[in-house]
Amino acid sequence: MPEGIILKGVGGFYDVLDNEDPHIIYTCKVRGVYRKSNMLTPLPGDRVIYKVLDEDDKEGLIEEILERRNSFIRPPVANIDQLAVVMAVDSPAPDLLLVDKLIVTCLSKNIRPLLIINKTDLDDGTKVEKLTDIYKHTGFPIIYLNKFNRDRYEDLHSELAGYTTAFAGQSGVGKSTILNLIMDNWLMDTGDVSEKIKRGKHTTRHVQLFRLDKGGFILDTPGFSSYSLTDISHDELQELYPEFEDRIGLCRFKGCSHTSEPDCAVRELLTEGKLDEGRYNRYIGLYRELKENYDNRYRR
Ligand SMILES: Nc1nc2c(ncn2[C@@H]2O[C@H](COP(=O)(O)OP(=O)(O)OP(=O)(O)O)[C@@H](O)[C@H]2O)c(=O)[nH]1
Ligand SMILES: [Mg+2]
Ligand SMILES: [Zn+2]
Repeated sequence: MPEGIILKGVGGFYDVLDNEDPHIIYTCKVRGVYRKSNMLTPLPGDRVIYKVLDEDDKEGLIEEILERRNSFIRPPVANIDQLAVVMAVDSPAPDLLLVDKLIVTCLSKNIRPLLIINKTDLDDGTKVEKLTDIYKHTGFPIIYLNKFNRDRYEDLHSELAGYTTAFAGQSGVGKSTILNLIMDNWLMDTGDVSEKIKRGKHTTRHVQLFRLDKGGFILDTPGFSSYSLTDISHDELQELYPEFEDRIGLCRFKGCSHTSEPDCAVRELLTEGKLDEGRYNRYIGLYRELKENYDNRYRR
């Protein structure tokens, strides 16, 4: 039976793009047993095995959902490889705590962060450099964009190829602007589907994956005003900071939280210029918040 990927689901119908011939989309329902057993609700991004019911009308039936790499409830999506964390140089001023939380979430779910510094046209000669200095020690790719310079978008194009990438970030940083440009230029020609895509272009009501010409998929997510970490314990937080990696285990105290203990090898990164101080301070804040939640876990 053929395999495909769910691009979107509305009212119990799922658009499944075939793996072998990604120019064809089948509108599928879910096999009855699956539905009744209530085990898994299919999500956009799910890899599925399906059966063709009607070749002419492109109708099918989802038989099985393949094992997920990861999944999210908000927005509802599965199997994300990469999260494009978008920040603006200015307007709005970057919310670095949100950026750090998104990076932490990525690493806890085995997702590669791709950092986008957008609106570089608003740089005053220091801001782009400052943002770069904050995040360069993470080792994640950083892409610089502004809507007035189309050359830069080629960097983005190659970073997206082959991955399923969700775009996230503060409201107003320019996510939709970037996505629209991608959709105008690099979407795979899916024949009769392009009409659907055009209609869906400016709506964010449904999560929808779009297939790129170089392979891979993109999807938009709504802008965040607040975002809280879930399912992450204070103990594991340190593992979600790539800068700390080669220092774990080198502190004077076993089980060092790297927040206030003496002779902390992580804190030495600050004097060595290998860790941004603001990012470290936000780590301490997040650690204390997660620890407090943990300590109060039976009180609610
Ligand atoms: N100066 C400048 N403005 C930009 C750039 N990119 C986007 N904008 C503007 O920033 C504003 C917000 O852009 P959007 O693309 O709607 O931002 P968004 O991240 O999708 O916002 P939400 O949907 O609310 O999450 C718009 O007025 C854009 O024209 C840029 O590179 N430079
Ligand atoms: Mg938007
Ligand atoms: Zn330490």
